[in-house]
Parts: sequence; C-alpha cells; structure tokens
Amino acid sequence: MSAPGTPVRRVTVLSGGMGGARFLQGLRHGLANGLVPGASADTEVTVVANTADDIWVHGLKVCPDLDTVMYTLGDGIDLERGWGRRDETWSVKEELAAYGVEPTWFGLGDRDVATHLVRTQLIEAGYPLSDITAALCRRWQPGVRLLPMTDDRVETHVAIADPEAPSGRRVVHFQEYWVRLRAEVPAEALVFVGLDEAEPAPGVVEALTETDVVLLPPSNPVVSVGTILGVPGVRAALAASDAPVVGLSPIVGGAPVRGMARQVLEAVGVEVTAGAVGAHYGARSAGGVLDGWLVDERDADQVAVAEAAGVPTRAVPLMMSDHDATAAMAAAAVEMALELRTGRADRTDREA
Ligand code: FO1
Repeated sequence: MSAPGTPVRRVTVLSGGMGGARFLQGLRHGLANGLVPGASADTEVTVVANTADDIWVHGLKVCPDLDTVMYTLGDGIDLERGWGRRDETWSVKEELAAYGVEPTWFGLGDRDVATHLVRTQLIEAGYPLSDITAALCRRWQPGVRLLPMTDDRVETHVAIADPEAPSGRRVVHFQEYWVRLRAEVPAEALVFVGLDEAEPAPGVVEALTETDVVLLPPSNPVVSVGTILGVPGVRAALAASDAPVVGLSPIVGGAPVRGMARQVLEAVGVEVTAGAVGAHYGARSAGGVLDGWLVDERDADQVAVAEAAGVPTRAVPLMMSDHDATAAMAAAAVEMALELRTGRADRTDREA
C-alpha cells in the first residue's frame, strides 16, 4: 500500500474477455495520455483473467479470455468479432468440418490455431498456464502483466432443460451454451468444475494485496469476474488488501451491453440491473468486495439500490464508445478509489 497522496503506481484489473479487454484498452490509453488521476504512463497494470471459459477442442487448449486480452492489447484482435485474430483464414476449420469432426460450432482460425498449438505443446511439456501466458505475451507485448486466475483446470458448465434426459436436465460446456445454443435457452444452473480445488496462480494474491487500486471492469459478474472471485484465496486476498476496490457496471440502461449477463444473472437469482449487480458484488465493509461502484447515468435510479447494500455508488457515462470514453470511465473509477482510500485513511487515523 502506498502512503496517502502517493501516485497510483500499480493497478490490478480482474478481467473477462471482450468487455474487460475493451476497458483495458481505455485504461492504457488514459494512462499513456495522463488522463487518470494520481497515475501516469509508468503505472503498472496487472490483469488477472478468467480461465473458466477455457475449453479443450481438437486436442488443443483454448483460453478465450486470456487470448482476447492478449490479442486486443497486442493489436492482433479481430475487432468486429471481438475474439480471435484479424486477417484470419479458416482452412483448418473447413478441413475439420470436411472430416465431420465435432465441434464444428466452435471456430478456430488458422492464425489462432498456432496460439493453441504452442500453448498445448507447453502444457504437455509440463509448464503451468501462467508461464505459458507470459511466454505468449513476449510476442504480443500487451503492455500489462497478464495472469490467469489459476494454473489449475477450471471450466464453467451450464445445466439446461432436456426433456429426453431422465433428470430432465443435461449439462453443457459454457462454450456450447454460449456459442452453439447462443444462450437462447435458460441456464438452469451453473457448475464451476474444478473451481473449489483451484489455487490462485503465482502472482495473483500479490497482485491483489500489493497494489494501489483494484478495478472490476464491465465483464460478466457471474462467469468472468465471479469465477475469478471464486478461486479459493482470492476473496481473502481482496479483504486483506489496502487497495480500494471499485467496479464498473456491465449493465447499462437496464440491459447488458453485450454477452449473456442476463441469462447467467437469472441463473443465480440476481436482478439484471446495475444496482443489483453492485449489491451482488457486495460492500467490502459487509463481507463483499466493493469499496465503490459506478453505474451509467441512465441508471442513476440504481445508485440508491447499491447504496442500500452499503456500496458507495456514482453515476457516470459507462459506454465504451471509444478509447477516450473508456479512459474517462477508468479515470472516474480510479478517482473514486483515491477518494475512498483517503477517506478510509482518515477513518483509520480517527480510529487510531
Ligand atoms: N465465439 C463464437 O460466437 N463463435 C465461435 O466459433 C468462437 C470461437 C472462439 C475461438 C477461440 C476463442 O478464443 C474464442 C472464441 N469465441 C467464439 C468467443 C468465445 O466464446 C468468447 O470469447 C468467450 O468465451 C465468452 O466471453
């Protein structure tokens, strides 16, 4: 923890895929252009990324959220799709389909396949995912330290209705739910396979305790940020950290900006509103994780909802329409963190 008034030298971001990656682009833009209060171009950003979207396909280990952050910040992402490489070709995918090999619904681009081949070879050579991610980032130079939430295998699976099944339900991998089923059937339950046995990857606990600010970007609060928080030891590290934790709502104007937050929030019984998500994360003073919460101006009515749960909340523009808009969101979050930290320091002084 840096003493009050010291600039923000380190920021840690708990990120999913697309939403988190876009937010990180804006944060990086803001830091480089002096737009983030108390921070500078030298501020170090560490990203702890969700790995529960990971899937083994065609014998390859695919890590969608790690790759989306790496490709986005390394300028290799296909901006239209929001995942995978730009200037992509699909010969491998087409040839696999010609053999009738499943899953045909999950497309691996030819350039993307190289990433999965390197990752899989290194896994088979015995390297942990955190070392492998660091090795891949040596090529992509994302400008942040990118850590998987854990080196252990964790996969989100989704229980859906299946009249033919004796139990009336069957479980599919998150990617099948999201990509093949397009999240068009209700997610009756979420199962985070391996999460309870997982350990934080090397550097993750320190990234939460030895930092100046922790940000929860507008990623999915259940299957992205939620899974990171679910890794045993992560919540305890946040609770022990001196760094203020500020989150940004992924629900804007009463609806998820993109992705399937609606289906998974309903699966865990959380109302699809900016206030309910803030309350779901909870106030750190009440055993939750947030010191502050940002909602969009269109959801100003939700400020009272989150504050009723003990979470100091502000309404600011939250549409990541371009890098400047996103940088302004990051600046608002860091500014709130600094005020909360100072406020907390005052409180601590008073208590001392
Ligand atoms: N999303 C799709 O909608 N269709 C796909 O075929 C697909 C393939 C794919 C391959 C690699 C990868 O890293 C991501 C891929 N995604 C695809 C996106 C993926 O489902 C999402 O990035 C996250 O898992 C959800 O946040």
